[in-house]
Amino acid sequence: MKTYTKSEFRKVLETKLMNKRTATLEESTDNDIFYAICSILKDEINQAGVDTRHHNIEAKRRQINYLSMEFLIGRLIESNLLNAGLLDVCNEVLTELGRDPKKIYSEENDAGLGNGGLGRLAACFLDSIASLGYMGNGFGIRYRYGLFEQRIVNGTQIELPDNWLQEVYPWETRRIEEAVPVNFGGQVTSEVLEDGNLKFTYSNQETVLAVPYDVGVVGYDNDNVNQLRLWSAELPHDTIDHGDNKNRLEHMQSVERISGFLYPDDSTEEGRFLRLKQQYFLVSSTIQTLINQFKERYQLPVTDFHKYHCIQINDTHPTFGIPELMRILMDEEGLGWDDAWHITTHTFAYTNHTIMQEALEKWPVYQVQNVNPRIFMIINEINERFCKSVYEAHPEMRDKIGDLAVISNNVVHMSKLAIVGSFSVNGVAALHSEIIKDYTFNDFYKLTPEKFNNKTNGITHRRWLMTSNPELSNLISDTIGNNWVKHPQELTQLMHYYNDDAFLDRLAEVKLHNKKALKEVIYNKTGIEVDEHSVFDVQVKRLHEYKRQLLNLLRIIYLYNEIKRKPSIKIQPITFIFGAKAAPGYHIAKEVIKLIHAVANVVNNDTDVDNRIKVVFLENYNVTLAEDIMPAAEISEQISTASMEASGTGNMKMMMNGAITLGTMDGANVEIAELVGKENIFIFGLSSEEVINYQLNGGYRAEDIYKTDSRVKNAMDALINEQFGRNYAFNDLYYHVLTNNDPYFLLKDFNSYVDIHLTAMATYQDKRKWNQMSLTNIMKSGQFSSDRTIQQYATDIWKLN
Ligand code: GL7
Repeated sequence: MKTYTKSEFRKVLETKLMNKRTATLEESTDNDIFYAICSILKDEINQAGVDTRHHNIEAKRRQINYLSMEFLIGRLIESNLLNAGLLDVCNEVLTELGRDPKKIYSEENDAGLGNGGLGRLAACFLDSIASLGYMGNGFGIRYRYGLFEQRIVNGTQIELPDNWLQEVYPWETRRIEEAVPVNFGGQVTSEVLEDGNLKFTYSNQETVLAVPYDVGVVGYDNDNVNQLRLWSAELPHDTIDHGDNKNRLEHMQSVERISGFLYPDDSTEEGRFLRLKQQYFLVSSTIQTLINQFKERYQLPVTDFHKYHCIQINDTHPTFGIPELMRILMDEEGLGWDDAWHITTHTFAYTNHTIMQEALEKWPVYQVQNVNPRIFMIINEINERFCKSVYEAHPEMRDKIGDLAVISNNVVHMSKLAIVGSFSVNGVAALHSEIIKDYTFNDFYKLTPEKFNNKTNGITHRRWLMTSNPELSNLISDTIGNNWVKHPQELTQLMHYYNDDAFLDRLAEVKLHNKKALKEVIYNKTGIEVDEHSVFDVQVKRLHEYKRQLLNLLRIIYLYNEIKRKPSIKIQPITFIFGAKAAPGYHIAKEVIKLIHAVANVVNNDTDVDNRIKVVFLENYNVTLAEDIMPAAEISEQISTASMEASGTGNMKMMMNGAITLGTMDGANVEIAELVGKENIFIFGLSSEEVINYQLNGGYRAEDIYKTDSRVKNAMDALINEQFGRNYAFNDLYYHVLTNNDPYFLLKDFNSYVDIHLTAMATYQDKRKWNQMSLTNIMKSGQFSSDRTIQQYATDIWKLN
């Protein structure tokens, strides 16, 4: 891509402002400048995108296609500027013009087309695929409304629509000429042809037009630009509507609803027909396109498709891609079952992101039939053939066929379909991948052990260190040079500074600087004044019982009551920072948000506390807010019930920014602990084995702990004794834990949690030691760059060159 001197950049900025916004530099608003910068960038990105495509086609490069119902991309301006090599010059020019770059960049709406970790992972992966120079495109849905905007009113979560497309989205290009029809519903009939094969005819289907919007994905410093293609549903213009315009309008609206909004539920199956239609809409449009492009570009027989394409499905949501590819190969390309199945099962690879039963998708047969009857027929056939093959080839597994079946009790099990139709099944952290093999999919593992593998998640260090924490990034480059930027594992070079007091002091200064910046954010958003010299203890993630924000609160309540008991007690001042969206229908999660606010209200205003504890809830936690929070975190709360958090990625973001993890041996925490050593992390609680053993044996007796342990009882009783609210405000939480026998082991882990907290606070008193711990975490975090993850996917699964 083109490089610019400052004067060149200023000049092109002026030209863009004049042409696109009819404004001079002097009279232009931040918004004008934002769009002008986007336009400069987009010219570069478009050109490089075309060059990349031509080059890839010419070289017949193998392509990875990442299919995901979610891409939580956040803002792109800084990331695009960085990767295009224009961030420094742009910052300098803006500053010289007396403009604040951060303010200008914040004109961009945060594209929230995802719920949480799964969607953000997809975005980090695209960045790494492009930055490593691979040919790989993302395919998702251009939701008209992304994840809801959270407002807190009197401590209660209110959801507002996320109208992210209100202003022109500068990064997308509509490509109506590449729109494809997607067919829903109708009937299927079959007839036997002369050669004995079956021919299927569809009738009465509803056709929806899938219109692609492409967003360039810019690789770092390599001129490689891939695409994220987001599909939007429209009424085909040749649709004949009988009746009046009103009917047509209603018809149009019902079609557009297919890409209308993102389901705001990050871990439970959303039993809605529309969601199912969204899934089919994504895979049908994508796979038709891949087949069309393949035929058009390579003039090769379609039987070679899998040699040039791999499709990674991000969780089970795009699993209908498997029967859809079968459908196209058989019904449109005329292949027989065996050839089509060979191609399909050499094309698809499946990533599992959760073992939570309620999140493993299961769809009623009649709904799948309604979405597309032919797709159901194919799933049925896959199931029959699969069960038969187990019966014949694995007599020892015959009594397991009922559990293995893709369809049972009139339900389609998406994870089973994904496993049967894929050549690779991976978990997202070492522990999670073991649990999948040993428990969740153990029978499948016994059948096809070679399919199962691990790919520990990662995060792009370009966004999560370089652009969100430039102070730390600069300090690192000043100290060890900038090789680490392209080889993040070289952050380990920092180990030479482990005993360098001057360096450790600079590290501490950077942290203090970032804490001051977050303090400002907190004050502006909440009016709460926090002390930048207190410990910043952070738990930011979706609100879910298994993530145990409630355990964090019980600990805060314990500390508060200790102060009430003895106000002169010496404690390390601490600021507890929360950020979390709850699924709108998730009552208990919303009660926890209320409790956070109730506790904050009491603790922050109690003169006995004397500002030694502050509790802050930052509303509308999203990618942009995360970029403010991560650099300032000192303690990273990763306290899920062991075995339940598949990986976590917030843990990696905070580690990379020098926070110390305080957590359970769960998900990727296990690998963080291994890397940094137990002296540089605070681990507590039950192990995953212990949790699973309790679960297999009917749980533990929560009542007993509650009755006999006074620390536990006092903290729990605060939920019902009016300490934080009148009229039994938190009864639901209290009884939810006790009458369900505490399925997330809050009470069981409470004491070890309180104890490890006290250990952490004692450790904090030794500033030098703390800085060394922080440094250790930073220098080991290169392992969690998504570049490492993608390199592993590319080599082991995708076989990219
Ligand atoms: C998740 C897991 O819960 C999370 O632990 C993991 O880091 C993430 C990415 O692999 O995937 N699974 C899931 O359904 N969501 C996640 O964040 C929403």
